[in-house]
Amino acid sequence: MLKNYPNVSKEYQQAVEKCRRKLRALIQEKQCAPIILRLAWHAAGTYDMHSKTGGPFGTIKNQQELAHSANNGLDIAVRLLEPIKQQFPILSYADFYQLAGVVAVEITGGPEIPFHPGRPDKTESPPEGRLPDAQKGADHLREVFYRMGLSDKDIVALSGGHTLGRCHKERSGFEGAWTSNPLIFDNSYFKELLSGEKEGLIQLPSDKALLDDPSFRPYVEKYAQDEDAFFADYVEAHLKLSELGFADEV
Ligand code: TBV
Repeated sequence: MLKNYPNVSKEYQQAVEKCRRKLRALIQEKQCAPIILRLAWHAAGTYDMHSKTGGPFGTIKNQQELAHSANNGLDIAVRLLEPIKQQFPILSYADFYQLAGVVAVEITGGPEIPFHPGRPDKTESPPEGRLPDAQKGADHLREVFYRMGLSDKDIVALSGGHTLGRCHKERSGFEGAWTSNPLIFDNSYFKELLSGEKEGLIQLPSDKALLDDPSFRPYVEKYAQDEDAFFADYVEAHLKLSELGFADEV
């Protein structure tokens, strides 16, 4: 997939690199990589390829969008990042949140994900209800991710993002981490998924759906066995997610 990325000024590109370093330090210090990755995903995952609405265009900072129930707790991430954003007024929020997502993966030992700047900020938030519901199964996951233009492989690879972080009762109603080290980005999500439920760790209905579906399951098995294969597919999927609706294909 070749995209026609916009040209940004030298000054903008330099701000991206300096901001990247500030984000590394903040995310390291606050140990907040999981919620920052969740912010980047929820910022982008509203995209609808048919109406070309939603997507990673900075609208998630709107009170209205933060109030969507899927975004419970993400006001914390917006607030944590704001002091860095204030230092780089030239950057769009759209670029800034996606850059933060890429840094969150990198800083926890995950793969390096290419970052292309130039997303504009939009004003209008998408309607509520576009992000997946963790209570639901494979059909629902497909419906949501196909609407973004993503594939079965992307669904499974991106679900591996649950190698980081945990569920909070007061945010989602669920409680617990997916892996025993929620601050390390590796393929342990898939290993835990295959080994079945364990004391203290959680598997959501949407996680379990990956095991039962004949198209999803082979990816789970492959990624559990081969971390390099997971990282390669994760990079591709995260890159696509972070650029939904951005830069036309050529
Ligand atoms: C948190 C939801 C990355 N995701 C998270 C929570 C829940 C889900 C807990 C929120 C909380 O209580 O703090 C309930 N998990 C889902 C849903 C599905 C699911 C709706 C449906 C399939 N998740 C994700 C992608 C990515 C993530 C694409 C990143 C690439 N999500 C994520 C992280 C955290 C959550 C890192 O969605 C931890 C945040 C593909 C924290 O620790 O604060 C899974 C997928 O499976 C749908």
